[in-house]
Amino acid sequence: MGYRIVVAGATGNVGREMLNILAEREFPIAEIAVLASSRSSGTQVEFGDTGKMLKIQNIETFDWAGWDMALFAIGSEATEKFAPIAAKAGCVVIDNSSLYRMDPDVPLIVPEVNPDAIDDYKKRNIIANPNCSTAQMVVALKPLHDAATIKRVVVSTYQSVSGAGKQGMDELFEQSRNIFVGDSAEAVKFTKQIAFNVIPHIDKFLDDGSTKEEWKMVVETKKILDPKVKVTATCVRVPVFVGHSESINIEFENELSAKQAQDILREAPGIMLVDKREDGGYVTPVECVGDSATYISRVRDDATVDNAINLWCVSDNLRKGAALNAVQIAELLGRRHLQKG
Ligand code: 11C
Repeated sequence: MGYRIVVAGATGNVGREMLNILAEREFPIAEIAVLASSRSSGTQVEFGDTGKMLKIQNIETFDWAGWDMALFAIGSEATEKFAPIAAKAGCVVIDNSSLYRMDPDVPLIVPEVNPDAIDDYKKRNIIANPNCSTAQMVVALKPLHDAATIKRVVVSTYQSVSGAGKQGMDELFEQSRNIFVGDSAEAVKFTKQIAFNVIPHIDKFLDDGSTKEEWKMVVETKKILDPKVKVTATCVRVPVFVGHSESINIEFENELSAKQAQDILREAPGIMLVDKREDGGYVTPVECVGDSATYISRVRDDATVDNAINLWCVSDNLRKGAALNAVQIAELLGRRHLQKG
């Protein structure tokens, strides 16, 4: 027995990773359908590295009736069109876009943090997956919040170009090559040169001078973790292909030393603590690619304020930040609400 599951957007960065993770975790599947726009229909994608090829079907003409759940990785515009159709047909949508995240009738879930919120999924038959930079941060914050109650978080991100999709990855590759051979480095996807540079701007600007990526980190953290936690963020694009990094300063209501935080994080779900306080005794983005964990390093006391620590947090943004979290939601939904067999 297994689920009839759909992956919508199966040809993109996140969709392909969803297939890898479903295969890797041996998700119980009775039947799988892979969807994309009409441009890709008829082409094939591999189901993880199983050798099994799946034929892409046209999302425009797909019949959603009888399917248990659908993992969506198709962007907000297409989600707005297809998610209500799938949900109405009884197929629970687990959506990776930002469209429904702040909808009060849609649970926004990170299974290690707020699994109970999934019990509300029936209101719209839609469950939202958070932004990648939020997902890894709340995994790190949750056990510390439980121990000492977080008052305020100051985070600066170092986000890889894969967060901007295949075009972002191609632009970093082309620019690096062009600059190396003395050609011009035209910026198309990003607003400035990304190769050998950093850009303090992700997503659109808001009226208060912050960006939408920064706003997402604030409001999504509140919805997932605790509305009382104050967050301020600066989000920066860096010339790294995969893996988002974050420098996080955390201030607590109650006393918590760096040593206590390390002990808590060592045991926490979804986290790998690598914190040796010596050359190379920390994790960098290239080391986390293809991995499921959220890595924490550089945990230390912040001597400038009472009850505060600093830490470094790294994770594969296509996995915990997107595809893995979506599959974990599907597993949680199966365990709690859609048992088979
Ligand atoms: C980036 N975090 O790195 C973004 C990508 O709201 O799901 C994911 C955007 C989102 O550009």
